[in-house]
Amino acid sequence: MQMKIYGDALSGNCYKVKLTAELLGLSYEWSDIDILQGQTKSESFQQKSFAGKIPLLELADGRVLGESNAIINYLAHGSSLLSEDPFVLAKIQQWQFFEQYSHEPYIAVARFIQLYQGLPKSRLDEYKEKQKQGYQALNVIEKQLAFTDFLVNNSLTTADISLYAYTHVAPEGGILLDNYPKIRAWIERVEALPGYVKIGYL
Ligand SMILES: N[C@@H](CCC(=O)N[C@@H](CS)C(=O)NCC(=O)O)C(=O)O
Repeated sequence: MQMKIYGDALSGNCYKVKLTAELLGLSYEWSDIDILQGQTKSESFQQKSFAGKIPLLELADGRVLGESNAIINYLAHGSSLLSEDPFVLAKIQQWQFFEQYSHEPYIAVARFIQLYQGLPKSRLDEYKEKQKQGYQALNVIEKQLAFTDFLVNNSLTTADISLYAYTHVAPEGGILLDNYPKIRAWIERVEALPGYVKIGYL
């Protein structure tokens, strides 16, 4: 048995895990979970997952791990995507905590409202507010990328994978990248990496 990734192919959080596994050339089985059909709420899934959310990694020995950034750091352990230097490791985590608190809750939610829900009128004010805060998160990334090619120093780490996942699809939430030349160049650098796969790829 090989490790199994439970996820939704269009979810940025799940895509982080798929992209990391592909960049590292790991073999895995993908199990598609449809959140709109309530599959994360099924009893069998709730029993497996501590928070009832995807992505979820199940190892060959049955151990399970949730939270996208914890999963990708686990997968990347010992590779060039994650440093063993305590300060560099903390820098990577700095960006991942930023992603979870100041980026994903805005950019991913604006995208969810537009792409998954078709922009219902009842969520329009919330959508616009998420966009404003999404742009603030992009400003922070743009500022860093004026100094380095990747978020932590000059080579790809899991910090880039965490932030790339929802940044590159921000326009699907109406958050445009036109005024962010450094981010656009960084996106191109990520997409040129050997092993890169697009979001939605199964
Ligand atoms: N902080 C979590 C967020 C996980 C999350 O919100 N997953 C969503 C899909 S992107 C989900 O499972 N939604 C369905 C549900 O909450 O039942 C992570 O980074 O993995």
